[in-house]
Amino acid sequence: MKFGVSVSTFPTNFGPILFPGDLDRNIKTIADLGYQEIDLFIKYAGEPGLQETLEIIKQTGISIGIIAAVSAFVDDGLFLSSPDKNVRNELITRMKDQISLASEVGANVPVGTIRGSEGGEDREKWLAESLNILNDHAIDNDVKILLEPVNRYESQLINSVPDAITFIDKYDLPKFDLLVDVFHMNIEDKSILESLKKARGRIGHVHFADSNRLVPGMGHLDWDGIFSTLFEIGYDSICSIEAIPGNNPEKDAEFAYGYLVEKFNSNTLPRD
Ligand code: LER
Ligand code: MN
Repeated sequence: MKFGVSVSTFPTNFGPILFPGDLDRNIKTIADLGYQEIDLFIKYAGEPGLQETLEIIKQTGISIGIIAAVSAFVDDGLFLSSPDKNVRNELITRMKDQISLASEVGANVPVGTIRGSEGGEDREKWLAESLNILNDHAIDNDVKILLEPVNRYESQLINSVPDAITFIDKYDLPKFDLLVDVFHMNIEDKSILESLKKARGRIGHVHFADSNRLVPGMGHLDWDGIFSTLFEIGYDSICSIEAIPGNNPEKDAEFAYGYLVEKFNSNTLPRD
């Protein structure tokens, strides 16, 4: 299992990034704390300075689990279920570049908030159309797209893990796996642990935050249960913290790393 943390190449309006901006400095701090992975939030694939940043990341030996670009939605208003075909196409063009970039650095691409916030049959259809195009591009680039259920206050489309599994199967998206975020699952899923079991074999990435979206250990989620269930279903890949920074993100990241290692070590066997 690799533990990671979310970072962005720029100071962003998107909240749950522990280390926004100042990446050249932050990446070293993150590596020194022991983290092995980052979720990299960018503006767009051709963003100035990105290649230099990728080179610095490479030198630290930290891997990039996902390349996300939520900014396309929160700053530029683009979303994949838009009724406006031009909006969808503009975003699809950007996301194709994002997928190609992810392929170059061995990362995957998430689809969470970028779906758009409103629901309904039409929007679901437009979303499926967009995702089918991205699925084909992901096949060409051998990148996984990770569909992330997000809570109802962010999107009406695909809120729970069972919703995401139904969607992928209904629209036949072979390059899609799941990104499960325990913060959203705590709001939407009937049982976090049962949903993890249902998603067995289909999870490509996990987002960690506590019940209040602070770092793990600062809220009241059942981390023993989460770890023992991840072990039980054989999930051994990335668990990356996507949490709201408090006054001292470095201290939070240090605390959370120690907390996660302790939970990892004390839950290597499934509980009965
Ligand atoms: C949004 O709340 C989220 O969890 C992200 O991973 C981006 O979609
Ligand atoms: Mn997330």
